[in-house]
Amino acid sequence: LTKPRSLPNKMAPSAVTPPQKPATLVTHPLKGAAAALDADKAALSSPLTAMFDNWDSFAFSPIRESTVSRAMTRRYFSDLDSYAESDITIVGAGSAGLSCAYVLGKLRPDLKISILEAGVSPGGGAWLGGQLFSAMVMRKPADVFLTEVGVPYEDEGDYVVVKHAALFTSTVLSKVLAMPNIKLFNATTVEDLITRQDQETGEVRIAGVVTNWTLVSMHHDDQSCMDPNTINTNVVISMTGHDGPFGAFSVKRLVSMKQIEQLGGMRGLDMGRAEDAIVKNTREIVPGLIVGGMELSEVDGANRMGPTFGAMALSGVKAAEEALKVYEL
Ligand code: 48N
Repeated sequence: LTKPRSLPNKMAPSAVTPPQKPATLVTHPLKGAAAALDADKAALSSPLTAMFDNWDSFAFSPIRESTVSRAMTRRYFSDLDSYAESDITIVGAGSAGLSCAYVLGKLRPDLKISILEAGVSPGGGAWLGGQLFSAMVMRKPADVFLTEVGVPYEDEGDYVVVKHAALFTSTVLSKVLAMPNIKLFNATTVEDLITRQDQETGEVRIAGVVTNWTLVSMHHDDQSCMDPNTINTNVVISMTGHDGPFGAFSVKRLVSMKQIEQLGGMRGLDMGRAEDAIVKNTREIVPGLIVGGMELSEVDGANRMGPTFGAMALSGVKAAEEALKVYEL
């Protein structure tokens, strides 16, 4: 056995520094400030702050499970019954679809407006800016829409910035959902269009949408006989986004039912060209069907604009105007 090598100096036990005494614990700034908390409570409603420090005696009102079930199902089936005949149906609750719904709901509280959204969470691509960054950029004059809806933004001259895209989407969404004449059916996919053909002219008009639970729509290949439901409507406004797993639904269906020749296919990114084109060209593509937002880029062959959202908001505004101008509603 060889003699153990002496440890090099830096390893010598004496060199090991004694354990540091823990720094004095910082007492929690609020711990001794119960009185201050009392003062802070004024920021909340007194019924809420009355719960503070009384959790031991806290209890919810009694309920039976079937009551909850009936509270949900009674309303849902009443909405399905009511909106089975809608005045206007919007497909896609992304930034364009929600902006359109906001304008229609404000201008025409007498109209019944149904929104079909395939995702469980509406909002489409507008929960984040570009490349998952938070801020949302809109070029002027889209700030006019933000002011109308009440979305705060930073003014940067030719453009404005909403500090988080979710602030825009949640604000518009909350305003739309609060409107009594609008019903959002999320987690519900439009999987076809209802058509009517004029016997004389042969012209085909869109007269509604064919719907199914999205999770059902995703399994038509491995389950049979999961037939859809329907909504009859005067005009469909399709804003299902650019091509992707769900995107560009209505314009692709128009091609497959030979109502339009072919899709133009979205072009490369050019912010300057894209946004003006999408807003100006939001329009009725075939009788009864208006297309806007990025879905329009697929039919027109418009450029994409990348991470600016002003065209989505104002395409929604234009689509609302088109619907009310073109159709005697
Ligand atoms: O956000 P999107 O995809 O679409 P838009 O047009 O409202 O906004 C587009 C915008 O987010 C961009 O793409 C930005 C500006 N980027 C541009 C670029 O160059 O990259 O919302 C469409 C919504 C989604 O929520 C889908 O889930 C939904 O439509 N949807 C459907 N809902 C029901 N039935 C369907 N068949 C269907 N297809 C899509």
